[in-house]
Amino acid sequence: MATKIPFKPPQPSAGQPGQDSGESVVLERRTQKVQPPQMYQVVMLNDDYTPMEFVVVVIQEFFNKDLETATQIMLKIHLDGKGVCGVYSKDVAATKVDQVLEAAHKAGHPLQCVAEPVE
Ligand code: TYC
Repeated sequence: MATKIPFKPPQPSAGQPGQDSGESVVLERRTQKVQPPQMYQVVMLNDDYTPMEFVVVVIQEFFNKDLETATQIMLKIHLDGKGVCGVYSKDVAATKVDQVLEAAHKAGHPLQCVAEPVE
């Protein structure tokens, strides 16, 4: 035979119905402090050996620039020693660097580029 366990419903902790028990809920308003993700710029470096045409093609292909923009970026690198080809999330920037280095290596050029955090 099943045994019945007496059930006692939860009681208000103090006071009569309709009275303030003294307990309260505090809602805190917090300022959101979520930061946007750190972005990385892919910086290409000048050298004396990589042909200008190769650099222009690489910038067009991997950084989705048109011929005119790619040429301007290449000339800036040639004159200033370095230049930004694009700004991306960390993973995408690292992939771009790998793609450029692999293409340069395969073609036998010493072209270098790095990803660095944007200030
Ligand atoms: N300085 C190279 C030359 O005169 C051209 C060049 C431009 C190389 C940009 C690398 O990232 C570079 N052939």
